[in-house]
Amino acid sequence: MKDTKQKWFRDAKFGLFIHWGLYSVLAGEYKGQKTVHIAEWIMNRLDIPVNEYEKLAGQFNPVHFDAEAIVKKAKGWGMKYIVFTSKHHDGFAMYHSKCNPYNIVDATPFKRDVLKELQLACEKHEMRLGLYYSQAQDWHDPDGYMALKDNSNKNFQAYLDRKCIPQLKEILTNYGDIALIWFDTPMGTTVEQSRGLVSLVKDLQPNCLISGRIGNELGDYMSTADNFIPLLPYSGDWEVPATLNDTWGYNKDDNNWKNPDDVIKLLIKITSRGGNYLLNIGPDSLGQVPQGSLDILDRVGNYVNENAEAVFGTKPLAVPYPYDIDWAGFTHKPHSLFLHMLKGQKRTIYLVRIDNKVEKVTLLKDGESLPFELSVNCEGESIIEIELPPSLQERAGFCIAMHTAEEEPLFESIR
Ligand code: JFZ
Repeated sequence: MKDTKQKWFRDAKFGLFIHWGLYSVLAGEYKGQKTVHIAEWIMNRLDIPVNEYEKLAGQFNPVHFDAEAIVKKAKGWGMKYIVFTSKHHDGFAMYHSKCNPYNIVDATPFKRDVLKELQLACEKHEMRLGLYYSQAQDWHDPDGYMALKDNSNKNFQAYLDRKCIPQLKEILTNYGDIALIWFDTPMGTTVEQSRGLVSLVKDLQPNCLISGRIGNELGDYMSTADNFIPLLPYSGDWEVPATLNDTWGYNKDDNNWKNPDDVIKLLIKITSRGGNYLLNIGPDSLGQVPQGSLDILDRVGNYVNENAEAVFGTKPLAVPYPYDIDWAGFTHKPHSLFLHMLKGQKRTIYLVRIDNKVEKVTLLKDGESLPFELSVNCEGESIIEIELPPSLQERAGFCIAMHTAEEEPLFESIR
């Protein structure tokens, strides 16, 4: 079990992932060929030679990038941390690297250190900043790994010494407090090499967390696969990185946006099982955040803000509710059991096998009392019935608080 021993991470629940780099210039298409894979992998998937891909830097001029606007949005959505791609697999540094000229300041007409801008905006608005850094894959360095290709002739240690380690030192030294380093796809990294990276990070910033994808079981918390959620409450620290369409990096042709109600549902599922939800945006080559993602996050943020008490500071349920109901999800705090309404219901809500003594039922957003009745059915199971006012019948996107005599939820498991 992973334990970060850091309360902020356990309480965070909701964060913003930002995948942004040179791939946004291609936006999923290279010389008339469209990639069917995640757009930040286009160099790999379409076999773009290094010297061709490098040329994108000369065209990268994201004049509409506004770090403060993004941080303010994240704050407004109720998010507690941001994770930004300081260097993705393509090897291009999105900050002013002094040890390697392939970076946004030295190689583009834009010449602005967007990481510095993000750092300052985060400090101003009290937002934690974490950094994604692709430690093993680097498709620009001849000795960096490249998935799906032949890596047999690579001297991976040489790449670590020449680029990865010096760059990690830079991002952990020049950009204030870094909340976490989001390592990824360890590939052939040995235990010794992973251990070396861990001590490097902890020596420079003892409180900086390390994502599970450093490999070799050395991370501080577990990162699941995109949108994968453990079935049962998991008592360690974990995070679900997730896209809002089908790509991390910007793809102009991907408009397969998730339904905001489904995103809310996932957030509640993850929260009730004790995890954090790290939702991604992929700005385009001008630095603009796609409207499709803004629309979803506005809706989700609205729910989060209206029901913050039932999201933040909640504890994972020790026992899951025994039935997989798709119309509601549970979170809890001592003496409160929250029922998040994810799908419209008729006049009476009916729940079985909750053995708590419920003393009061209220609508979370305004405290309005809702009539309810406790009883026992002929099988001896507890039943609670809650009456919805006409305005909430057949409506989703609100939360009901049940105030219970007992501290913990008492779900009767299936006999
Ligand atoms: C990785 C990257 O390759 C991808 O570009 C993106 O940055 C994403 C957040 O992380 O992709 C992965 C890595 C691991 C898993 C899934 C996607 N996994 O363990 O299931």
